[in-house]
Amino acid sequence: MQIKNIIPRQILDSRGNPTIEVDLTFKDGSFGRASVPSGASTGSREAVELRDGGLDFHGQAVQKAITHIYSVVLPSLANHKFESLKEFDEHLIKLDGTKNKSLLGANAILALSIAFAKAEAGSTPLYEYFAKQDDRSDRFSLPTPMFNVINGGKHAEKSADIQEFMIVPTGLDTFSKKLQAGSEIFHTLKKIISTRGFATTVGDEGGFALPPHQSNTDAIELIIEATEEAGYKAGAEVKISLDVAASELFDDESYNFKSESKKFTSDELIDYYSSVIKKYPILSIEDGLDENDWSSWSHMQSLIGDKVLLVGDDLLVTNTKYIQKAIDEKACNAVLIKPNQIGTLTETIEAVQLAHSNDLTTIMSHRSGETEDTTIADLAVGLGCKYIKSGSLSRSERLAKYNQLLRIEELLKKS
Ligand code: 2PG
Ligand code: MG
Repeated sequence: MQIKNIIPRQILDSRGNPTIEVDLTFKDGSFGRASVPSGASTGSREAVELRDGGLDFHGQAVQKAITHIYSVVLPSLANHKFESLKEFDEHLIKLDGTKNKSLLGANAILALSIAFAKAEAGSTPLYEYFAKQDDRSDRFSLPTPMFNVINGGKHAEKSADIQEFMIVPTGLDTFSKKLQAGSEIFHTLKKIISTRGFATTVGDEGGFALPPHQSNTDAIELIIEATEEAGYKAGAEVKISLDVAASELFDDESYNFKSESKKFTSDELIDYYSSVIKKYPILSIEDGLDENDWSSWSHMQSLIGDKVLLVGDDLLVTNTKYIQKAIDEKACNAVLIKPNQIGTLTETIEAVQLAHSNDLTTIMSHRSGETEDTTIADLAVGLGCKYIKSGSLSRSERLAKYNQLLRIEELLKKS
C-alpha cells in the first residue's frame, strides 16, 4: 500500500469539543475516514491526547496535532510502501519516538491508524479485516452489549458516585433481541423516573442521572424495577454491570462516596462490593479500586473474582505492559479495551490477544466523548470480545455502534 494523500481536520465530538478526523487515500484510490473519541475519567497512564492549550475552544483545540501530521507524518511517507497495518503503525510509533505518544499525539496516531485500516479493508467488511489481523478469520462473534442507563460520576453532575450503571441482557440469544430489551428497559426506566416527578435529562453517555437523594444501590433497585416492568427477568435474562471509576473517588487515603457522605478504605470498599453482589445480579465491577491500588486489586480478585468480572480500565489502559502485570499479580479477570488509551490498532489488537490467551474476558469500549465513527463495533466482532459498552439507548453517537452491530448481525446471518 502506498499512501497518496492524508487530509486531517478538526471536527467536534459529542460534547462539542474538538477532535481529529483523518481522510486517507492510497495510490490505487482506496479511501478510509476515521475520527477519534476522548475520555473524561482518564487513566493517568493513558497515551497522550495532544491538545493546543491557549484560548481557542478553551484550550481543547487539536491544531498542533494536525500540523504534525502535515509536517512530520506526510513527508515521511514519500515513496514508502507498507505491507500491512502493523508496518504502518510501527512507522508512526517510530516517528513519534516517545513512550506515551506525546510528540504526535495518540489522537492523531489513532485516527491515522484507523483510516489506514479502513482504506486497506476496502470492500471487505471491517470486522473481517480485523479478524484477519488477529488470525481468527472464521470465528466472528457478536458481543453482548452493556447499556449504561444511569450515568453518574464525571459524566453527569449531581448524580450517583458510581459512574456507570449498565444493563446487560446476557440471557437473550441474539444481538437484535438484546438491543430491543435494552431499548424497552430504558424507556420503562424513563417512565418510572418521570412518574416519580424527577427529571429525565441524560448525561454524556445518554443514560439518566440518578434522581436526588437516592443512593448508589437505589440506582440498582431502580434498574431492576424497570427490567421487570418491561417484562424481562432480572438475573436470568438481564444482569447489571457497574463502572465505579474509583480513581475519581480516591483522595490518596479513602474512597469518597459524596452523595452518601461515606468514606471507605480499600478493604471496606471490597466488603461493600461483596454485599452488593450477594444482593443483586451483578455481572461485573469495573475500576472498583484506584489505578495504583494494585495489592488491593489482587486481594479483591482473590475474594470475589470467582463470582463477578473485575474489569481493569484505568488500571490497565489497554497496555500489554499493565495487562501482563495484572496476569502476574492476579489483579483482575477482565480487561476494558479502548483503542485511544494506547493509540494504534496494532497495539489494541495485541492487548486483546494477550488478554484472551490468558483467559481474561474482554470488553470493547467507547469513550464518554464520542464521534459517529463505528470502528469499535467491528473491532469487537473481529477480535471476539465477549462484551461491548457504547453507552445508553439514546444519543446517536452511542447508537451508531449498536446499529453497526445490527448490520453485522445481518451480514453474518446471510453467510
Ligand atoms: C469509562 C469511560 C467510558 P471515559 O470510564 O469506562 O464509559 O469513560 O471515556 O470518560 O473514561
Ligand atoms: Mg471505566
